[in-house]
Amino acid sequence: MKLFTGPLSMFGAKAQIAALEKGIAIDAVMVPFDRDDNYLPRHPEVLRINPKRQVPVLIDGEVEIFDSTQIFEYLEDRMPDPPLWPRGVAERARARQLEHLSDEVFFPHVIKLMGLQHDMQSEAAVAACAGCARFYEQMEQRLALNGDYLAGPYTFADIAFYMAQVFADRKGAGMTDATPRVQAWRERVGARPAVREVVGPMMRFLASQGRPVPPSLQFHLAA
Ligand SMILES: N[C@@H](CCC(=O)N[C@@H](CS)C(=O)NCC(=O)O)C(=O)O
Repeated sequence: MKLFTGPLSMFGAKAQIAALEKGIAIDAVMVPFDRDDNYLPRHPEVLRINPKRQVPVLIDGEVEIFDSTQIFEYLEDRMPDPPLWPRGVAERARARQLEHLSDEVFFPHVIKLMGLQHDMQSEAAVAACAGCARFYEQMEQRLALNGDYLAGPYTFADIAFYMAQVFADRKGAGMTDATPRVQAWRERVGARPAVREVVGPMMRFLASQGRPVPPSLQFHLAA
């Protein structure tokens, strides 16, 4: 399988981690990425396959798809073991919902912060950080109910939220001691070989450009 992604693509990293967890060999193609973090010029294969012009894009023979969540679903169908969605229908629906919340409710706060790095005291930045903190609180409550992982067993929901909180931390909305269960979850997920194999190069990429790596992510710098 070929995955078009970027050196700092949080959505691409979701797909890469999932493939590694399933033991699927992936040829990761890093698309052009400029110093201002724009995906320019667009890779021709990305333009051909994704009308939204975004990474990640996956090619597996005649299957050509885009969007990290769609890629999760494809990988689960293609390689059911080990499963990355829970077995039960209700648990599976809840896990999918959580993955969606992470991408579509939590991560938009982080996207807002990306444009406000010069003005983190602004009302908009403070509101975005508060939105992240509220979400960490909700995940704290889930972990109190579900144990080690957000939706029962380790699932795509954990992968999605791990990557989302990596970027939140980088952009000034990391978790605090107010959510100890989520902090312990972050250590548990961050220690997984599949996660380290993907997040390590990302953190080393940042360090190689002289850009900050938050304390909670510095262990990823060790090869
Ligand atoms: N919902 C999409 C989001 C993909 C996305 O936002 N990709 C970013 C990189 S992480 C991108 O290509 N951004 C460039 C752009 O939007 O122009 C997914 O889950 O794959």
